[in-house]
This record gives sequence, C-alpha cells and structure tokens, in this order.
Amino acid sequence: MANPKVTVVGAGFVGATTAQRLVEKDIADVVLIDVVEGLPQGKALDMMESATVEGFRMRITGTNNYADTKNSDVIVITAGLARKPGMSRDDLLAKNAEIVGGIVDQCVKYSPRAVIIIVTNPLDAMTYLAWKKSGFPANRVFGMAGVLDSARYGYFLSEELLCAAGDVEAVVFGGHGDDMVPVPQFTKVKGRPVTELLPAEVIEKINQRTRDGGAEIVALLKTGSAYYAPSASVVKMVKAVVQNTGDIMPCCVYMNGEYGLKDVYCGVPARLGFEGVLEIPVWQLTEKQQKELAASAAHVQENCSKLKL
Ligand code: TXD
Repeated sequence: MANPKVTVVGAGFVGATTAQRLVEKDIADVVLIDVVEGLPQGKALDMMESATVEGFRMRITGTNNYADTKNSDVIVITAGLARKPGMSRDDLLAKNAEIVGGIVDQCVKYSPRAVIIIVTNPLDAMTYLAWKKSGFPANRVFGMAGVLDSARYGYFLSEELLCAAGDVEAVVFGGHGDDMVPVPQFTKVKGRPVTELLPAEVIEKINQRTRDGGAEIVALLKTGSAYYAPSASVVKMVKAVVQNTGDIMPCCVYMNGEYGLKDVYCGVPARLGFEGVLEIPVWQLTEKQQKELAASAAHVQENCSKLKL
C-alpha cells in the first residue's frame, strides 16, 4: 500500500516543524509548499539529508507548484501571517482570509478527496472560510487549536501537580481566543479529575494562564508565535486521520446543533479517522461553561460575518 500523502502549506515555523515531525515519525510522505521560491525546497532537502542519521523512511519534497500536491490524503494549511507582540489573533483576519482562500482553491482542485486541517489564525474563522471555499462536506474540514490549548493546560497542571505531563489528559473547549473554555472536570490525571486534586482557585489561575498561553510565548519570542507545541498538536491530528485511529481530541469542528450551536466552527472534542470528523460526542458541561462556550462561538460568528462569505 502507498504511504499516506500529506501536503503542508506554508514552510514557516509551524509548517516546517510539522513536516519534520511527520517524516521523522514515519507517519506520511510530505509535500511542503510555500510562495517563497526555494524555501520549501531547501527545508525539504535539509530534512531528507537528516534521514540517514534519523533513520526515517518517509520522503519530503519541497515545491512552489500545487500540481505536486495532487491526490493528498490530508492538507494542512499553516500559511499566513503570525502574531507580533500586542496583536490579537483577530488582527490577522483580512490578510489571512485572502491567503487561505486562494490556497484552498488550489488544493481542492488537485486533491478533491482530501481532509483539510487549518492552522492559520484567526483559527475558527479561517476554518469556516476554508469549508465554504472548498465545497467539501464539513466533516472533511476542521481546525487545530484545542489539542494545543489542551496541551498547554496539561503542561501547566503537571507543573503544579509535580507529575509527568504525559499523565495529564486535559480538555479545553471553545474558540482559539482569549475566551477559550478549559474544562477541569474532564481533565484527568491517571483517571482522576483535577477538580479532586487541586483547589478551585489554583485551577482558575491555571485556566487563565492557558487562555493567555499563546500571548505568553509571543511576548517572549517577540518576532513570531509558538511552533513546537502547535506542530506536535497538528501531527497528533494528522496521525489520527491517516491511521484511522478513532481517537477523540478537541478540534475546531462544524457545529450542527451540538451544544446548542449551529452553523459555526468551534472547539469541542471530536472523534477523528479516515473521513475526518467521525463523531462529535456531546459532553455534559456546567451551566457556566455552556454559557462561556456560547459566548466564544458568538465571537467566532462575529469574525466570520466580517468575511462576508
Ligand atoms: O493553534 C493554532 N492554530 C496556531 C496558529 C498556533 C500557532 C501558530 N498559528 C498560526 O499559524 C499563526 O498565527 C499564523 O497565522 C500561522 C503560521 O504561523 P508560523 O509561525 O508558521 O508563521 P511563519 O513562520 O511566518 O510562516 C508562514 C509561512 C511563510 O513561510 C510564508 O512564506 C507562507 O506562510 N505563506 C504562504 N505560503 C503559501 N501560499 C501563500 N499564499 C502564502 N502566504 C504566506
């Protein structure tokens, strides 16, 4: 059987790191594409030259030509501007909408059966735009944010609990913005909810650090935004799709009545496999969390209405 084929659009920090993780873990052959001539080719060649040292078998190629992305199983779109200090994710809306819209047109032409995973910010609005532009069923277009926000939440909790980060299964709902909704009662350490392990005020402090997690990194880096944890998160999602694992993880998905939300993309746990989103199981939130989720979705809707789709 042929190896899975994954196209990563954007050979910047998130795109290149995602590509590197995908080939090094032997998850898929990768096509890395960017508008800048030579950039994806150079990074791809550099990665292939590491294959003898790292011992991976998958191949990565760099290109500026969408014909090379033909028949991809998954397309990851990371192209666009990233935040600078003082900028919100929403400040990127108009420019990145233009970039992502053009890319989706090209990608669907060559890979009409692909699953599309959006990474570009503002994440939820870009995912909605990609879905509209693609003409694909909603289960085949979704976004990465919840896995990252949950990873940050889990790491911060592990520091407080002095446990291994990998032992924390954290869950964050909502849009990828300051109004995301960490859900401690479903966040577990070896099966025990953190609500049983930490006082409420400590959890609330960590919830807030999670909401500010992206900005904390932007403030330190000064010239760009996070990419190690984001790329690890994308790879977790791609793996679930190409290996048809059926794993459940928070994703930015199209809501069709779940949690009382309709015709909006928002972050909730979803089951992933070959066909993209296989199922959106509905978990019982508190009344407060349900309200926060609705407010976060309303914010996404407001952004989407500016796109005039
Ligand atoms: O949780 C999440 N979803 C995110 C999102 C986590 C981290 C970063 N997040 C967002 O991803 C960030 O706000 C940006 O919107 C994207 C990409 O971030 P990255 O840090 O990788 O930005 P870079 O390094 O500037 O890379 C962007 C690349 C760069 O190489 C450009 O030349 C390329 O995108 N680019 C294009 N490629 C192809 N086609 C077009 N039109 C294009 N325009 C720019």
